[in-house]
Amino acid sequence: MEQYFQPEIECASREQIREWQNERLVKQVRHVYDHVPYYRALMEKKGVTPDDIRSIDDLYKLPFLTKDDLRDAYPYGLLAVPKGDVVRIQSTSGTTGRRVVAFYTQHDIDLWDECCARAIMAAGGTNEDIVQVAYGYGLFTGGPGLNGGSHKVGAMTLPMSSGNTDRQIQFMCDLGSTILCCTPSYAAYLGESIKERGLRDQIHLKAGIFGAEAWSEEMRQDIQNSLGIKAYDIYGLTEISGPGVAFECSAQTGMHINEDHFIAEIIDPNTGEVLPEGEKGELVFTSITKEAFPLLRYRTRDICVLTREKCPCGRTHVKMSKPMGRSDDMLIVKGVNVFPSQIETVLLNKGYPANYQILVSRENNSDKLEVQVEMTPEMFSDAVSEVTRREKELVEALKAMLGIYATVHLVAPRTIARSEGKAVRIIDNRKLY
Ligand code: DLL
Repeated sequence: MEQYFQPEIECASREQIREWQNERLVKQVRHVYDHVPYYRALMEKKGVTPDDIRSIDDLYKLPFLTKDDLRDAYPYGLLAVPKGDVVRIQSTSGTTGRRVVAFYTQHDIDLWDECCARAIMAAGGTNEDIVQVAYGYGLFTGGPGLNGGSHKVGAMTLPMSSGNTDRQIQFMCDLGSTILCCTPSYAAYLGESIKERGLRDQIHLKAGIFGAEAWSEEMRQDIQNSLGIKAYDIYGLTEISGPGVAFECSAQTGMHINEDHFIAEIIDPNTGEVLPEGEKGELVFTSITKEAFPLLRYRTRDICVLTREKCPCGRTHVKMSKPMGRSDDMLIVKGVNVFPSQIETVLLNKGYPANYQILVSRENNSDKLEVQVEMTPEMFSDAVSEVTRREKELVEALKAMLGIYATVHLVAPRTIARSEGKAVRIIDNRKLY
């Protein structure tokens, strides 16, 4: 029998959900129009005023927001409350050097924690559980989000952060963790490490809540088998709060979107046209309860399908499929968002031509990022020691920009194949979708 964190909300009737959405949307549009000059200008450009938005049927009239808007408005341009009301920021990669910064009031944090608490309870969590949070803490939303959710559930929370596998396994065995929260690739790695150490019979995990990157059904089976658990998907993005925007229930057939806080739409990524339910397209979110950073019609670039089919778990909120890809060129490597444009910025700043290729692979459940960069003819004549120095310099500059390690190989001029159409910048050999 499933338990719900907020049954009156999670299992509310469709009419009730619609009523909440109508009322909150109208209020939110007014809030944003009055307090965010950047978005007000977008509305004015489109000839829309808050009076034109009377229900969710009018949502399509509002302009979209994109990651480029976040970059242009960086850092405070989309903040909708006085700075004194903000208690936290979180951050993720932007498309170039500027990161995305999201702001939270205490009220925003409370609602985010509730969303994550729903995810934990949908995975069978209660206050009797011991929740090991092995997502990164700090600017990344994974650790803080699941940490907050676990507190709300009243579970014993282990704020491990990511990495330090020996210590993860030791705590898991010694304290008897029952729920593991981390990226799916780290869960798979933990599973292998536990097996190698012969400790499988000393762990007490029953469930895992894994997200922040794409993972296939095959990977779910592997993780479930190696850790002896039921593995649940969780989805979210920093711009819309973090993990817990949507989460899986026991049916494991898609993730319920917390519709009392977020209105979801699916659009054609090329035309921006809203698509009917069941069609595949780009997911767009409107935050209807957030105070500090309330994004309206934010284009996630994640491609998926929505369904309102009745779910056996009893929840009534719309379900999204696993993301099936992206409508931009963002890669997620080791759980970190990487844009080719960030790499290009580093190369151009260091005097390299824009001839490069990004190779991504996965070995032993760990992502590897390699960048091949063409030298200019002048650089090519340099001594080997100079080439090694240059490679090291680029590794450091990329680490500073991306936050993760990439190997760099400098190659001779004109060795990277030229394309007659779009340059082929990315070769992703992982089978993610
Ligand atoms: O990854 C938030 C998160 C943390 C989600 C922990 C789940 C668990 P960002 O760093 O802003 O936020 O990255 C957001 O990650 O647009 C998707 O492309 C991708 N993503 C997130 N969850 C999933 C998932 C966090 N379950 C971007 N499956 C999103 C596939 C996911 N992709």
